[in-house]
Amino acid sequence: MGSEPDGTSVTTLDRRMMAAAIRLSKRNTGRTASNPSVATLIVRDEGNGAAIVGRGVTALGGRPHAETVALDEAGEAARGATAYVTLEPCAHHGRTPPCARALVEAGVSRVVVAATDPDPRVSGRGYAILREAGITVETGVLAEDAAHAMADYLTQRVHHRPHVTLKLAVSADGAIGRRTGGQVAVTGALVRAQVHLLRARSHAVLVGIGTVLADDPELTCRIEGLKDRSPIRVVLDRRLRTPPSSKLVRDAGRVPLWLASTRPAEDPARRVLAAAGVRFPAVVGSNDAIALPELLEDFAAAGIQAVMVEGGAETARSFLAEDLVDRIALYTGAKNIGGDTVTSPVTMEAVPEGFVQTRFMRYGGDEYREYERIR
Ligand code: AOF
Ligand code: ZN
Repeated sequence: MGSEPDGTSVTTLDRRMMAAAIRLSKRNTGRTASNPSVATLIVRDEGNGAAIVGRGVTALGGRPHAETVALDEAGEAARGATAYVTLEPCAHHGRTPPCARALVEAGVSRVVVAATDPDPRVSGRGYAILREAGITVETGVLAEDAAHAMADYLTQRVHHRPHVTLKLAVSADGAIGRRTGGQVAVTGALVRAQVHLLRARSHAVLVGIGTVLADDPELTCRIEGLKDRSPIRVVLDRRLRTPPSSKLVRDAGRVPLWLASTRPAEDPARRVLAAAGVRFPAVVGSNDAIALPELLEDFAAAGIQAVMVEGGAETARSFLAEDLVDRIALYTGAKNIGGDTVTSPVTMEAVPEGFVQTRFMRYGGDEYREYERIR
């Protein structure tokens, strides 16, 4: 943040408008295909208070881009105005001309940007188009907040794999469940809704076969109004032990279910499951273990940018051990669950090295802490 070479600087109004733009951008997170959900505000400040004359978010499916939508709404009012964009305006020709060009054509006089686009077709070129046209450009305004909001897109662009959130719900006695006896409620109804919302914003949720056998989970989003937003459900199931009678398989015709297995295509169990609508991603396995980095690379190639790992302990440990976790979503319940418990690989007292806490919230009697990987 701060002064740009052309001598102008970033104001409090700039930061407030960018914060508003970042909030707006979250509206379509997870729903813009391989595109990030970007937002644009067109603002006129005539000395007697600023007015937003155009708003845009990247449309569902990824096009049109945010700038075009906002400029359309602003019309002639865009001339001489400031545009706040959460990502560097694009410089490439897609279904429409570059957004940087559209901003020039519309006659805006200043563009304030949060994050720089790592897309090689854009990176730096968007700014160059604007500056060459004599527009004042401010970059890096609330860049970290914007990067947090676009973490899925940025991880996929930079690391060629999806952004991975490890979600854990831990009891006061440090457990994620009991060894026997099915699902135990570690946290309350408010957390359950939050977790379903996380699912809706992810492209895939992933669990190990142990969780399927122990809990018979559904892994869908069951929030009223968002029931059509369930992500692809993925099970790490090398030996194909997912029962055809499980809730996951019974629902496979409605919500996609992928079983990551090293079993060959002609395996009879695979035939039965395939007939129920189950799909099998290509899996690289060595010594009968699934190679997680390759699996994630394949997910990214299939357009999956955000994966939530939902359990259990062994699956969580493998993702952590392979350094494949970007964010930890840790919910802590107030109750002890007791008995023969499964110890959580992460607790607030034992956070893996390389993560810093970025958030804290209370949901009723439960608590939420979020940790981000520092790279
Ligand atoms: C913008 N504004 O709202 C978004 C941008 O496949 P295309 O042609 O839509 O281009 C995708 C790229 O556009 C994507 O990789 C990223 O660089 C940029 N996304 N750019 O100016 C937007 N969503
Ligand atoms: Zn664009």
